[in-house]
Amino acid sequence: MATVKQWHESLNFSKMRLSHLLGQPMTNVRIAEVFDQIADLLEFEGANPFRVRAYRNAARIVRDLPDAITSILADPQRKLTDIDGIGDDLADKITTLAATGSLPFLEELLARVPESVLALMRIPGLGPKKAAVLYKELGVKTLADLKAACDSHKVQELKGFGAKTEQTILAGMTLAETAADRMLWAKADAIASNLLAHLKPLKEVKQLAAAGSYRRGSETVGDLDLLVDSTEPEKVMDRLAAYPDVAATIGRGDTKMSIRLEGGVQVDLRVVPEESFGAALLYFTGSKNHNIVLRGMAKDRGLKVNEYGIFRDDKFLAGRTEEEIYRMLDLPWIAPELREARQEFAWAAAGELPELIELADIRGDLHMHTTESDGRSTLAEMAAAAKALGHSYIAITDHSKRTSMANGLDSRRLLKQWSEIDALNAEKPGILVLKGVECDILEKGGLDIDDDTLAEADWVICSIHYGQNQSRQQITERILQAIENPNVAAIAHPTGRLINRRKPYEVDLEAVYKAAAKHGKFLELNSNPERLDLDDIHCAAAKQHGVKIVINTDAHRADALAGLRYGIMQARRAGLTKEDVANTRTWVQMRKLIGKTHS
Ligand code: DGT
Ligand code: CA
Ligand code: CA
Ligand code: ZN
Repeated sequence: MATVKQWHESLNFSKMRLSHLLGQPMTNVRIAEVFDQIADLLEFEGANPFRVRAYRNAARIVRDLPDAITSILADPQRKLTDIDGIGDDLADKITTLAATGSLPFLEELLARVPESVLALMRIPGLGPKKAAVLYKELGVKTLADLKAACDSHKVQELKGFGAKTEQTILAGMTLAETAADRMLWAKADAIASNLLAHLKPLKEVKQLAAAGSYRRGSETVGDLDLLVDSTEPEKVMDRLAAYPDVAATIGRGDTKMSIRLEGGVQVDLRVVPEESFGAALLYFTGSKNHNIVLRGMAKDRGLKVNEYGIFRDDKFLAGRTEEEIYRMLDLPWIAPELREARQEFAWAAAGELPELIELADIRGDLHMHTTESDGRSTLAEMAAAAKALGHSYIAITDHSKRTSMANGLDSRRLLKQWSEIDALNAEKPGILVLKGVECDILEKGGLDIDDDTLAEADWVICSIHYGQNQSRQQITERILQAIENPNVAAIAHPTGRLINRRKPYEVDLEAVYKAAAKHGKFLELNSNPERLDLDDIHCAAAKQHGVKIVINTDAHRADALAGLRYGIMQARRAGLTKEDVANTRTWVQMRKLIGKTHS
């Protein structure tokens, strides 16, 4: 884990790099980041809330645009101001950003705020407004200042703070420290794909792969480990050095190199000859613990295994592929997602390695939102996109009314939506659209929608959004009650965690698994890259209890429906097969499972 100081430096680093970042070709994400940062800085300065909100909206609009801003600008037929929510002023700023790579307004704002304060604003539970109060009232400028102010309880004495806020800030600091260290898998995937696409066209590159925790599908990734099969390491390293996003070269040797990208991500590269590619892939995929077991097994057989190959008395036996090395150790090839030295060796020894679920096994997605609550795509758009992905059914599960911030539906609006779904199905859209709801489990227990209405639904998925700070007993009891309700089919994101941002709420999962198995209810593996909830360990435990998992996207817009692959990755790490996942079945088969004791 990074120290506070390192984290602080990495954030300063990101500010220092901002001008560089601004020199990069402007993606929509980057433009959105600039607007978000302007909003933060304005809020910190106590600017008019409408102004702040205008920039936050701008960030959201740009982030949600299906087309690249740069291509809209390049198209003489199109104007930025034709986009909903983009007026003249914003269009000017975007044009300046794209053309010059900088924005004088942002530079001015940045010049007025101490660098170290930027880091404070990003602490979960703090935000620009509170950071401003701490700065003005207590002179808090750095993370160390903040820690000291919390420890001496000066923070809780401030107006609008209190003991609970002080606790939240302390917890947020700890989370932020780790968060700075490890990125979400989805982010690693975007970066790795770009890097591989950059290296691949080089004719000296014969094979290439991204190894490490990324290849194992870990929910967070520390750094990227690239591997290239080539006899020309210099050319490969030169090519990596020419990657547009490189901020610094950390080190370079004859066959290995480490760089840091803008934004701070480290990338390690190894160039190996063809006869060692499999051995290096195995070694650098890890995990370290998996490698340790392999080395032990090699030793037992009088062999030695390392990143160059497998040897007997310094005689090279194999190394071209992973399979060859596993075979020398009397093992079948083991999928990277299982290489955590958990159960894979016992499974392999017994000939019982699970046939891991694949994306193509999924037939339907049973958790998604539309414009009716807080989604960005309409019912028809969601259905069309799901059909295009090859799904044979989906459930529309907008929020229920308790989730008022998300414009949740009461029973009247639900029934109206369900009749629209009936009408859509009557048009034979080529996909079955199920009438569903993501029904809130209320703080006091019980469900947000009456049973008569729920009984009309095809699919009811329940979740906890409020009262997450309650005791373990209270939260567990609320979930068990929902599971026992005959109208309910599944529990969504059962622990409520947000990776790097929010800890899971207190819940007795053992009791939840048992109840789900007893009442024939499913537990969700939510595919949102920030949720992945249940996680791999929990999914494996649920399976042990005979619970079937349902893998959903929780998509809030049509293009997010493709995010199922993140959930599939986590399911594979849990060792789940097609059989273990309920929505690999047809809807008819699946419906028969609901309410039936799983075993
Ligand atoms: P990360 O980057 O923290 O998310 O995790 P990894 O697993 O990608 O770890 P990393 O990047 O330090 O190293 C990549 C792989 O290289 C690791 O999974 C196993 C292998 N490896 C690295 N150092 C050692 C070591 O000291 N011993 C062994 N046996 N393997 C190592
Ligand atoms: Ca790594
Ligand atoms: Ca590494
Ligand atoms: Zn949802």
